[in-house]
Amino acid sequence: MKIDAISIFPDYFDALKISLLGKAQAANLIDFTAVDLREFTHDKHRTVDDSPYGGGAGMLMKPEPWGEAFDFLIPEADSETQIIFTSPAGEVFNQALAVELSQAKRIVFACGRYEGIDERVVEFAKSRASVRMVSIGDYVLNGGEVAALAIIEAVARLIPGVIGNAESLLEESHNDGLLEYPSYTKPANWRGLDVPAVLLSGNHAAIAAWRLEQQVKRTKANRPDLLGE
Ligand code: JCZ
Repeated sequence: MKIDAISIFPDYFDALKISLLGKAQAANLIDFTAVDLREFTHDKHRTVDDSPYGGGAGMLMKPEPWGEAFDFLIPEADSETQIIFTSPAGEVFNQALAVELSQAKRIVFACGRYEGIDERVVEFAKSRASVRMVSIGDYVLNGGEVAALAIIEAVARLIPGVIGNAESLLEESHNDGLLEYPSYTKPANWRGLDVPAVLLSGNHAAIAAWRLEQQVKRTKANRPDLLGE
C-alpha cells in the first residue's frame, strides 16, 4: 500500500520508521512519504494561512498550496486513491473503517493546522479521488497529524505480513463486540498481588468462563454503549 501525508510538520511521520511499521516499510509492504505543504508555496515567507471570510477567531489554511500538493501527488483523477482529511468534523474512525481502508491501493492524508482548511480544498479533492473526512474521536487536537498517525497504524497492521503473529489479528476479530479480558504473566505473586487462581488451575473451561465474565463486567463498566445500554 502507498501512503502519503501532506502536512506543514512532516517530521511527525518519522514515528512510522519505528518498530513494526518501520519493518513493514523495509519489506516493501507499505511505502510511506510525507510531503511538506510549504514546498507548494511561492512567496518568501512560504505562507499557508490566511484570515477567514466572514470573520471569526484564528487563521485558516489557504487553498492554493493544497491544490498544488494534490496536483503533485494525484495529477489526474484516480479511482484507486482514497484521500482522508483528518478533522473533528468527520465520521468517527473505528475498526470497521480500518478494515475497509486496509483494502485501499493508496491513501493520501491531508493534515490541517490552525482552524482548519478552506472547504473548497475538500470539494476539489473529490475531483481527484474518493474523499472522506475522518475524526479519531470527540476531542480537539492542534492539527491532523496525530490523527493520521493513529489511522495509519490501525490500517497498516491489518495488511498481510505487517504483523508477524496472524493469530493476534484472528483473536481480535472474534471478540463479539466485548472489551478484552484482563491478562497476567509471571510472577504469580508480585508485590503482594496474586494472579487470579483460576488462571493457574489448568481448567480450560473454567478459564474461558472467567474470561467471558470479566469481558462482560468490563464492557458494562466502561462501554455500556457496546451492549446497547
Ligand atoms: C486541523 N485542528 C485536523 C481530529 N479527532 C480529531 N480531533 N482533532 C482533530 C483535528 C484537529 C485539527 C485539524 C486543525 C484534525
